[in-house]
Amino acid sequence: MSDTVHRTMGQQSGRRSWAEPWKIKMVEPLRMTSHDERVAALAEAGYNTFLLRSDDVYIDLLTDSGTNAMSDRQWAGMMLGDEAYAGSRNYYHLETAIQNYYGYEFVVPTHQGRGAEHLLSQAAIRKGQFVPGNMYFTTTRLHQELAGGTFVDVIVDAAHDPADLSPFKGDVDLEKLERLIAAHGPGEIAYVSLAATVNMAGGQPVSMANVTALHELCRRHGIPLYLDATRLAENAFFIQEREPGYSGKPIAAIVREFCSHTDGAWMSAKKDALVNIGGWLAVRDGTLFEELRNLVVVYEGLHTYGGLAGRDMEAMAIGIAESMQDDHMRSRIGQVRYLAELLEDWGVPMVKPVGGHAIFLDARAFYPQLRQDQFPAQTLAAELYLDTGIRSMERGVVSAGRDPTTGGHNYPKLELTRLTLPRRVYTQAHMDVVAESVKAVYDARASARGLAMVYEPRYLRFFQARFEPIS
Ligand code: PLI
Repeated sequence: MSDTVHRTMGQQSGRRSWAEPWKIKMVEPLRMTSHDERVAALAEAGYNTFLLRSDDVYIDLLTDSGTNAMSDRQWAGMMLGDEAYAGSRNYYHLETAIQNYYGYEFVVPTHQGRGAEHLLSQAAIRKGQFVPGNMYFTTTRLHQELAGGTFVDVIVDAAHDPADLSPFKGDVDLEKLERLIAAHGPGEIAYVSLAATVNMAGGQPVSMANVTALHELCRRHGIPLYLDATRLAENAFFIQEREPGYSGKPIAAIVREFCSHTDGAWMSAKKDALVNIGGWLAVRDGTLFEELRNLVVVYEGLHTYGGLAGRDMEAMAIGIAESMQDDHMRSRIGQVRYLAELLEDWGVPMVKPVGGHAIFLDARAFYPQLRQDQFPAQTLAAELYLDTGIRSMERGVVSAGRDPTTGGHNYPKLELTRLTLPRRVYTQAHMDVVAESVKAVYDARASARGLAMVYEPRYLRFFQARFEPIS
C-alpha cells in the first residue's frame, strides 16, 4: 500500500487503534461443547463454576490468577532454574527485582499470595486485635481471622455503589479509620491492610493522595501499613491516567512511589507478575523479617525458595519487570475496556468505572426478581456457562461467607459476577463472543429462578459449595 493511500485511509477513518505489544508464537486449542454437554457438566459441578473441569470450558474468565501467558523471555528463564535446595541463584534475581521495583529491603518468597498472608497474619496480629482494610478479600480476611484478628472495612462508601463514578473507589475513608482507632486505641490495631485495585469492589484503584495521607495517619498512631501489591501495577495505570501530576510518569516510577508510603507488602505474583505460580512478602523492619523468615521454613519451605522451584522464581523476576512496562499495561487494561464498551452499548449493568482486571456484572440489576439468598451472582455465572461455555465467578453473598460471631450469611452490598481477563491469553474476537453471550443471557433475564445451596464447606465456601436450581 502506498504511503499516500495509507495516509488517506487514516484520515478518512479518523481512528488510531492500539494493539498488543507482542505476537503469538504458540497456541493452545480450545474445545467447544454442545448445550446438552454443558447442562450435564454444570449439574455435575453442583452449579459452581469452580467445580467444572477446564476441558468443559470454552472461554475461561474464572480468574486472572495464574492464568497468564508467559513471554518467551520468561520461558527461557525457566530453563535457567537453579534447583538447589538452598541459596538458588534465581532467589537472588527475585530478591533484586522486588528491591528494585517495589523498594522493600527484606524479601521472603512464598508459594502464592495466601502463603504470604498466612505468615504476615501469624507474625503481626495478636489475638483480639482489629485489622482495618479497604474492603475484605476472601483469603486475606480468613488468615487475619484465623490469627485471632477481626477485619473492619474502612473503604470509602462509594466503593459499595456499583453506579458511583468516583475515580478512586479503592480509597480508605480516613475518618472511618480514625473513629476505629479512637474507639479501641492504636495498640489494638494490628496493622492497616491496604489492597491496590480493590478486587471485591470491582478492581477499583487507590489514589497516591490517599496512600500518602493514610501513611501519615498510621505513622502518627504508630500503626504499620501493609500493602497487598497483587495488582499494584494496574493500580499505577489508573493513577497515571486519572491523578493530577502523574500523566507523564512511568508505571514503574508510580509503583515505587506508592510503595514508599507503606511499611511492607505481600503479593500474589499470579496476577500482575505474569506467572502461573508464586508470591512474596517484603518488609522494611529487620525484626519482623527475622520472624517471617523463621515462619516460612515451617509452612512454605526454606527462605530462599518458599515453596517454589528455582525456575518459578526466575519467571517471576522477569515477569515483574514486564508487568511494569507502560505499553503492556495499556493493552492489558485496553482489552478489559474493549469488552466493557461492547456491554455498555447494550445496556448490560456492571460496576463502573470499569476496573483493571475484570468486568463485574451487577447481578442484582440483572435479576431483581431474586433475593440475595437465592444467589443471583451464582445464578448468573451458571447461566453464562450454559449459554456458550464461558466460565465466570461469583463475587457476592457466597464469596462473603458467614459472620464468625452470628453464623449468618454476610450480605455484601455488591452482588457481582466477575468476567476476569487472563493476561496475554485471549483475542479481541474472543471478547466479541463473550459480549454476545452476556447479551443473550441478559435478554433472557426474566426467566432466571435462582439457586439453593445444598453443600457448604467450612472455609472459603465459594470454592467448593454445591447448589441446585430452585424449581
Ligand atoms: O490466590 P493467591 O493465594 O495467590 O492470592 C490470594 C490473593 C490475595 N490478594 C488478592 C487481592 C487476590 O486477588 C488474591 C487472589 N485472587 C484470586 C484467586 C482471584 O481470583 O481474584
